Amino acid sequence: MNSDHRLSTLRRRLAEEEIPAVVVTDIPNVIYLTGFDDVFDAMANAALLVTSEVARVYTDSRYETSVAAAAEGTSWALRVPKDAMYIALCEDVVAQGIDVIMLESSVPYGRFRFISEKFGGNVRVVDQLVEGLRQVKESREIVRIREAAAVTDRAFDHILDFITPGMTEASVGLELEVFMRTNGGHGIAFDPIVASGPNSAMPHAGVSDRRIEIGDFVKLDFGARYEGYCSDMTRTVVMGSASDRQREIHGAVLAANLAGIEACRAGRTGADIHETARAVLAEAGFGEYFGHGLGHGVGLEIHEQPSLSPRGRNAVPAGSVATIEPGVYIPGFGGVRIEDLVVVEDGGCTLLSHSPKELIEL
Ligand SMILES: [Mn+2]
Repeated sequence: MNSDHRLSTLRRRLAEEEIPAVVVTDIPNVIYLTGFDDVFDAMANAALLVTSEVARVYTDSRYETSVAAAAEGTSWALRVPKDAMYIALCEDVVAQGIDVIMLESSVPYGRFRFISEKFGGNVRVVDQLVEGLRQVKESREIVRIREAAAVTDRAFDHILDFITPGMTEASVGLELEVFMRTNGGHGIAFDPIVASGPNSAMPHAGVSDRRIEIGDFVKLDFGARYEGYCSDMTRTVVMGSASDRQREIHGAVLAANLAGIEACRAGRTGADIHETARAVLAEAGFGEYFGHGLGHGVGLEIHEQPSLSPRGRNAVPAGSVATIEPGVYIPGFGGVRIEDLVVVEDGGCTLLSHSPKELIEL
């Protein structure tokens, strides 16, 4: 993926801030800025040094061959130091006479201290430096997220035929994962959540060895990866016939989901969109059972900007991709979440999730 315009946008930002250099160490930011999407895994050892003159990737010998191939014909130079990567990087910065560098605010504290000591100059930590650029997707990024969402839709369709009473949550989670990996996905975006019965009252339950029983809510939250980009979707079904209480809760969450989608458009703040959906749940008497944010951005990472929550004070930009995922969680009883992925646009949003949302009784 050619990423030269991303580099020039970052350089413009450096010039505006009057900072001569930035050191980028967060791997999704490294992947984004270089456009080397199939080189670095989440555990990769890599960093970038960017100045008005230099665009250099630092890594170690494990990644040398693949980064050299990816960098060919791009603006990026490669440096594979014999010794510790950050020592070499700091020495290079000092050798260029640079006395101020920018670091991402997400830099781990130990790394921050190490770089600060080796560099010896002035270190400025900046929020959302690359994350702000990543928030607005290019059309080629949206194509990938849409494909990841299509894998998720197919997996939901498949799992409805697969789940039977007596099956453990873990076996359903594994089936979702295998299906996504073997039906168009290049991986999974996160470990699937399959939360049944009382476990469904925990928003991020994961999976357990609990066997799914007749009468359970079964909350399924899962996502695929496609060419590095994530999808995210939640549906909640009932094993057997739904009770009146289950219908009531599901109906309220669905109304909040639809209100959130209706409210979601560029220019509104994340907090405002969140509040629209929350008010629907409060009106239905479930306000106290919705404790998390309405949604989050999705891209190279499963959780990124923008934040559709009370903390989302900024206007959500056109071209961002976000989830709309209200939920009601009643301790001891169970919970429902309905989550869709959308592209935010001027005047509205476009759904990327197409799985049915009415209450499904298996
Ligand atoms: Mn989500």
